[in-house]
Amino acid sequence: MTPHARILSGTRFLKSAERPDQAPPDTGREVAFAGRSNAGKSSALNRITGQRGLARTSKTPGRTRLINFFAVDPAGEHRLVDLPGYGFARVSQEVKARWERHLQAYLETRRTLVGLVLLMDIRHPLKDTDRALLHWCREAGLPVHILLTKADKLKHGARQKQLREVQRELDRAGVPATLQAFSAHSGLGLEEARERIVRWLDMSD
Ligand SMILES: Nc1nc2c(ncn2[C@@H]2O[C@H](COP(=O)(O)OP(=O)(O)OP(=O)(O)O)[C@@H](O)[C@H]2O)c(=O)[nH]1
Ligand SMILES: [Mg+2]
Repeated sequence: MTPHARILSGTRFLKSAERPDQAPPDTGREVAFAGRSNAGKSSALNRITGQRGLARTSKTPGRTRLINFFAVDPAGEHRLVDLPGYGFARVSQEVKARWERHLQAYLETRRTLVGLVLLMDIRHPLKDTDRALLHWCREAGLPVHILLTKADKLKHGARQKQLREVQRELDRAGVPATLQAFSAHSGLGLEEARERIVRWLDMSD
């Protein structure tokens, strides 16, 4: 096990919040995982922490409806957060609007949020809501690390092409995010993602 993997392997479920006021106290440091529904947020969380059943994964998009908090350290002062996926078509406008308000309230009010991991399917990156979120983070000065997920679905050449194209778009939009390919299935990019998260949480030795 690598040092970063060891640090993250102690992660445990802390609590779910349906509303921002149910979140754990806003102290310490928090890294949140955001992205479209089905982008692979829960799978990434499980793989990154090395714990299969930590966050629920599903073939049914829209599974994660609550904000789920996970404690990396025993005191729960360093946390990972699985945010509800956005852009899921098969729910009512009302439900969708509630999730989006909830997500927005979290992003706007959470003072311990030190970085956002934005997950996008490598085959379908930079949809409208992804762009909106990136611009919001740029304005708010919130650091973003992008995982282009399910990279196992593409061959090396196609993967590199997607990385280049997304990077070009980010440069053009003046978005200072870092970027990598990732696969929860094959483990591609796993250590790079862990390193980024452990640094943000300020838990490196
Ligand atoms: N091939 C491949 N499939 C993946 C990978 N990561 C996730 N998936 C699949 O994508 C689907 C959605 O994964 P989840 O991790 O549940 O996605 P999510 O972003 O948490 O979805 P919501 O909670 O609905 O927002 C599941 O069927 C996963 O098995 C990956 O790295 N490679
Ligand atoms: Mg999920």
